[in-house]
Amino acid sequence: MLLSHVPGYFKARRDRLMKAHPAAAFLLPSSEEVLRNPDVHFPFRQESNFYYLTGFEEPESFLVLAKGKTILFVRRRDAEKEIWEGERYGTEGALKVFGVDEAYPIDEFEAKLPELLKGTEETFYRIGLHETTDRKVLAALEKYRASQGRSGKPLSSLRDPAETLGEMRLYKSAEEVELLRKASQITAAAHKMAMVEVRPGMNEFEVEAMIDYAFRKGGCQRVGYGSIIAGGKNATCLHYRSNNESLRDGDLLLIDAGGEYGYYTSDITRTFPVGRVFSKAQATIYDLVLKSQKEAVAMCRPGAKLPDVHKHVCEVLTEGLLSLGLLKGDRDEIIKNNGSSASSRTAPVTGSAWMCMMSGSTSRVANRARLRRACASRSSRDSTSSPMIWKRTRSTAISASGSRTISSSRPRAMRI
Ligand SMILES: [Mn+2]
Repeated sequence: MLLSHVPGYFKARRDRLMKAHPAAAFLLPSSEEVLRNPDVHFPFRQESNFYYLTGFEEPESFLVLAKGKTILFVRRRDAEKEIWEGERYGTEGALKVFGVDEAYPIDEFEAKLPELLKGTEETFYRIGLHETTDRKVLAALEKYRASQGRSGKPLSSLRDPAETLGEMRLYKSAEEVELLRKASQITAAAHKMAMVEVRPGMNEFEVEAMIDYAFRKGGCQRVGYGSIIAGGKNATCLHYRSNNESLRDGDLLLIDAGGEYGYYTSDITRTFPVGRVFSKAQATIYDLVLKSQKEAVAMCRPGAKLPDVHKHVCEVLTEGLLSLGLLKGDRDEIIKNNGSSASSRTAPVTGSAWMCMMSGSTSRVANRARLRRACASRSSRDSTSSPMIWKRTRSTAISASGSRTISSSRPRAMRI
């Protein structure tokens, strides 16, 4: 069903971006539909930057921001196709519902673009993603360059918008934090359900189905990323995807799954025993990882840097594993090597990443940035590279007054 109203914050974001770059044009394509079967597509999800600035969820669309104006190119209305695929907004709907200044059919994009670029000094466009669109954009830039002749006016330079938009998206408004909180609450409930329902003999995909159900039941549109449901040794594969093995009593089950709510994604990892009881060895490692996580979350305050949080996690895990005799070698050397010694690796991935519309970093600048007001970060599973290391996560928001957890109803340590 079509929307009749979109929140004003989409327009506010466009205005803010154009104000910061008054002489620039931003060219942002929608996601492309991908065929699954001859007449069926894979589920469509709008491109995050495009959605962030428009709220518009149709494919074959293109957003142009130039000279203070928002121009949206959209699919034409098509009575025949709409019978099969559902209603479209068309140019009229784009103007009325999405509050853009101008709207044109997408087939006019090529003809209109050179005119829209006139008078701009730089063009933000990510090249290399869509071959056909690249050709159109480059042709328009060339046309524009040729039209400048010997006027002495500056030529338009081409810039990747990733850094500008990534920096903008790094700072979350109250509405965005609310969406992240909601995504995290639903995700936490799904994890808890799986903890209660899991039995030895179940297949990993049965647990995946439960998680999916809880996400959708809670209001999530989809998963934020492919759920990782990894029993036993499968948990040592960082992005395990098969999810098709039987769960055994005595093994641990790692679930790394996050629901996507209003395009914002939670990302929670928990590890617990399939048969409800930790062995002594499992409990020892669990407690060590839990300790590192608690200390990492405590460090997430404005001014802290993610690499420092990661380094501390690495120190706690290394010292713990050395004292248990599971890791051998020189403490400082292992920490310097990011948790690796000649004989083992323990922490090959960073301990934290930024939360946003996708799991992980939104910007090249994000990981070197200090935690700042209204930047949301998540403490992430630290390592499963060694079969003996697992780590719980929870989501933390950084605000001026300190940090607070986004998923207050997160699953806690479970010992039954
Ligand atoms: Mn994760």
